[in-house]
Amino acid sequence: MPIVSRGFHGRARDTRHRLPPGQYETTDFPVLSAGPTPTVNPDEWEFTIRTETGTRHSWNWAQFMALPSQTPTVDLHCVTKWSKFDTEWQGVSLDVLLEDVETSADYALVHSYGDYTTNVPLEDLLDGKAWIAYRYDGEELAPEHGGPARLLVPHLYFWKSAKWVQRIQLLDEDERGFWENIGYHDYGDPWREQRYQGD
Ligand SMILES: Nc1nc2c(c(=O)[nH]1)N[C@H]1C(S)=C(S)[C@@H](COP(=O)(O)O)O[C@H]1N2
Ligand SMILES: [Mo]
Repeated sequence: MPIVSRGFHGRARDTRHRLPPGQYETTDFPVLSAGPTPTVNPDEWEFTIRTETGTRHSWNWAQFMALPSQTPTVDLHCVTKWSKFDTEWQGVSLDVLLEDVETSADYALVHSYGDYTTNVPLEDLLDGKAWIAYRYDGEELAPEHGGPARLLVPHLYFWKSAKWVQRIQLLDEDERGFWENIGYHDYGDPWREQRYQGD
């Protein structure tokens, strides 16, 4: 945005246009977990992408740390209506992880340590839109926020950003995850306010 458009007496940080319908801004970082925080030791951590034909691609922690990472700054939008702007992460782009994965699948079901699942169309994980994040705000990702590593897919409601991510199953047909099975939207675009099935 050109600086002149802020106007002579304009606010340095006008974030109204970044707030999706029905959301309010918070500077806290609430913790929202459907169950207890699982203990996931990086020594035992393994992340797997399994294709629709059953081919597995796995990374242990050392292999994962050796991958090129990015440092996205993104806005988060939770379906419980808080939004948090300019959160700073470090993680590996799904583009990197899916680079050598041969697939014609259209959907992904993301599984966490501790049983949580959520579904995302595969294209929403591609083209710089999603990361497996392991640092937040300059620190190792805290266990309650999904450490050692979580999915970060900030253009969808934050429930899609599975904490303690363990594996991604690629699928020809969409399969609902934990919240989607109990009435939350299959896609969850905050800008279209897709909170519940039917929105
Ligand atoms: N594994 C797992 N991932 C999860 C959840 C969960 O309960 N379990 N909650 C989701 C919801 S509803 C939100 S809003 C965000 C909350 O992330 P935070 O606790 O880091 O704010 O994580 C999402 N990812
Ligand atoms: Mo949420």
